[in-house]
Amino acid sequence: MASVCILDEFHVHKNEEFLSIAEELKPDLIRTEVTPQRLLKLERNEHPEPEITEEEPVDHLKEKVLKKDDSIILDFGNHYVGYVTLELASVGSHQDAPAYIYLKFAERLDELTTDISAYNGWISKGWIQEEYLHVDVLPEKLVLPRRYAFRYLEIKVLDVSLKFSLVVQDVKLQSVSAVREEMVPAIQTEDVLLRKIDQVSIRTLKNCMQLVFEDGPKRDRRMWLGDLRLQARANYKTFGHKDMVKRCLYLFGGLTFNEGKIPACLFLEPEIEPDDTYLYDYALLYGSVLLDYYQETGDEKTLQDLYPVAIRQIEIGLTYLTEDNVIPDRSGEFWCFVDWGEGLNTQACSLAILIYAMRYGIRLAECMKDTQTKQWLSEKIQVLKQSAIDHFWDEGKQLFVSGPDRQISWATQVWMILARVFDQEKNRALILHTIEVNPRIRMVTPYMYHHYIDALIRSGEKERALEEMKRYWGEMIHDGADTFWELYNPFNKYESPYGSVAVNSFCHAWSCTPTYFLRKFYLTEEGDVKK
Ligand code: RAM
Repeated sequence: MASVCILDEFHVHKNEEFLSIAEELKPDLIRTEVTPQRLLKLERNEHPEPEITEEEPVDHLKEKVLKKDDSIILDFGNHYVGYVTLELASVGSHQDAPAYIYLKFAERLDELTTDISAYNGWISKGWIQEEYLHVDVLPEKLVLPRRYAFRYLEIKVLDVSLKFSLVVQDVKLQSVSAVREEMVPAIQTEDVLLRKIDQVSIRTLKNCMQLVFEDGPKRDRRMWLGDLRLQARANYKTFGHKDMVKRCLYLFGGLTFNEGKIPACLFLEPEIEPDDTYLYDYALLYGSVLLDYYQETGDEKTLQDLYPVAIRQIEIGLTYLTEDNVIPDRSGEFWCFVDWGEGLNTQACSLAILIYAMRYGIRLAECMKDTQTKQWLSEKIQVLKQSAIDHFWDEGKQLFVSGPDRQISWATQVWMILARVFDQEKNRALILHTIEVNPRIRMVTPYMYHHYIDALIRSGEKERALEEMKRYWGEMIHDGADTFWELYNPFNKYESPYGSVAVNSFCHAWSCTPTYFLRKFYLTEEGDVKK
């Protein structure tokens, strides 16, 4: 289970001006009507993945007369986010009892055969998309109030009566997103898998682009800073919705707390509010979102408004340093996320991410012509790079270690490379050595894999980066992904940080970045993929 930090003190500072800038940039959602594609029958087997035993055209739907315990499964053909309307009717004698029905919305097929009653995870099972409904009067056009993220819908009759049966005459979905997929030209490559990886990345991003960049439309349906950073990068290369990034930057900048910390995430309803969680790494990464945005747009006003917020995160980050210039191991005051890997020690990563954030701070200061800030950051970064080597570099092993047990993980090496503690040549040797050693503490989220791919590219291993991308995201596709998942450990495909995959999100923003890498580093001017 993750460490959830509840703060003793929590004072929010609202910057009304920033919030009103964000409000004006609120997007209009594009609504599209979608109909189911086919009817399915499934069979549970010994694998978690059920088998499709029968398929029928969807126009057979109306002919199905459903009695107690009968069910139908509708396949919408792809992953969507939106609102569902059911048209229900009865046949037989007059409806003499409520129709009692069960609905289950699933992003993946195996969610339909998972035994939910066994769920015992540490986050709310309220996230599981299921409904128990009584319909007193038929016919009824049932407009469901919740927004769902799904591809499959199961409708099960829990009970009717001996005298009447239920008929589902029609099911409609109104899908919502701030963008349209058709806006993005496909990449040109003979490599079918790469084309598919690109498409699935784009759909993942699209389905997470709602009134803000959400992390996952099924769960948590809020905006996390770490996810936003990667979504923004993929968005520049695809939908190019720059105002959406601007809106999100102002929302985070306008809702800081205590000494000016940026919260790890924002809730959107009933009003936008910060969560009382501070993630050390996420707050520090705000500056990189801002610099990316400025480089994409040249928007001076936004840079000037939000620069102080970004630098403040670095100042706060530095206050956690010990006299020895390291971040204490999980001080209890904060959570440094990095990855969901079981047992991952994040002490060395905390320092690496601080250094990484300072690199961005220096570049922001240059854009602002703030020589004073640039100078103190440049001096301090040298001290911290040396400290990283002194405290965490193991000369014998030729790897970085972390924490009191000198743990060796993939994540630590990757973040030290991105922090540029060493030069490119040494970084290259380090990443190749890491691949060879294959540390037991692996990466399990596409978020961490993003940073691994980035580290390979920055160390001059572009071709290998492409192979790794195909291996990881490609395998998710082989495993049936319509949109990329929150967590994917190829060595343990049913891993969950929450105690059960039933609450994992299978359309998760931070996994959408292959399209960013492909379009930023591999496309020729003609739009072809080049290695
Ligand atoms: C998960 C969310 C989110 C992530 C945080 C740290 O709960 O899915 O995407 O940013 O963890």
